[in-house]
Amino acid sequence: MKTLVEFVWEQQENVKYATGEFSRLLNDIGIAAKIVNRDVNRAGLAGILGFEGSVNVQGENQKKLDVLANNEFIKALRSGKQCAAIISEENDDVVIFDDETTRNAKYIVALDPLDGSSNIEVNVPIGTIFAIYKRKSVGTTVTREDVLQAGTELVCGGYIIYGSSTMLVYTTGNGVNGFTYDPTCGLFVLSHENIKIGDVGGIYSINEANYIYFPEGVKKYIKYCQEDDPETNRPYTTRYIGSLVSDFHRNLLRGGIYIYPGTLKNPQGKLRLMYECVPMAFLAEQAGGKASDGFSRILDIQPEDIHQRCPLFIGSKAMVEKVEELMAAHSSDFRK
Ligand code: AHM
Ligand code: MG
Repeated sequence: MKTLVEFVWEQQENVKYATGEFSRLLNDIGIAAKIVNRDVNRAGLAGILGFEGSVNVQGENQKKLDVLANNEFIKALRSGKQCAAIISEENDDVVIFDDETTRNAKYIVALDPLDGSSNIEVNVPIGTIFAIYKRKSVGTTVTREDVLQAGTELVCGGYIIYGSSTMLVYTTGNGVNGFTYDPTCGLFVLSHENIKIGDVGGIYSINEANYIYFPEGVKKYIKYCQEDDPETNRPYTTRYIGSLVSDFHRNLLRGGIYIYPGTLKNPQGKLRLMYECVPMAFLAEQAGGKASDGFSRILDIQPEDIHQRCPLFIGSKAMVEKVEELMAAHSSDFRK
């Protein structure tokens, strides 16, 4: 039995000049995850379901658990002192820890504290998504360059899924590993070592209700998924939970593709680049899959804004390449 803490330390020992700061940071995320897991599990009893009465920067009504999860992660990262600033879906601006110790911290964390929160009330799996960047400047106040880094600079990407069991899955660029939470001893234990996604899967996940607003390439791909072709195991099956973490996690383990495209109404799609698309893209690539905005690699996109949105096509490599081929052939890129 190997715990998350042991695994992280072991991995870091292989890194020359490792100081233990990154290990501590990841362990702080693990601690916050346990607290949020507890809150999610007893939400119906603890009076923490429903809306907070506030609206976030994206214009979405914040749920009580959105706010609670955000506070728990910020608290854990602040007291852990390895993180200089946080970008969160729930905070309009960058949260900068400008005190004596954390001013010199090396890392920036981008966070979707509670992804899929529309599913909270109905016991459907929800999650937390995190991305860890190394600062460009140290010893000064956090700069714009520290915060707005492309996915290629990512040090770590991961998520926690609060599902039928709770799992933490992460990568530091050396494969993807998953840890299942054992509530009897309060530990994340290595259960899914070196996760790989199949080159082609049998699942496509997309909110088809928006079909009429989709680009032509996506419409063609949906039809392709539905065609009868025994040789390529089509028609595929459709599965859509409406919680990126859950849809991505299932497709990662089973093989498949998740798509949230740009639409006529929302040319940039819905998902946020820095704390939804990028960490998931890093995980997908590390598992042997692919992540694209329909035309190019997610990790290459240079962010201009912390809450920037981006279309997402992610999962099994050959499936993402097929839809990219159709997007190029029927170019209706609504972003232009
Ligand atoms: P959230 O971070 O506010 O929960 O929104 C992101 C979620 C994703 O988890 C999910 O895949 C998507 O929004 C669902 O959107 P839709 O209801 O438009 O299909
Ligand atoms: Mg989200």
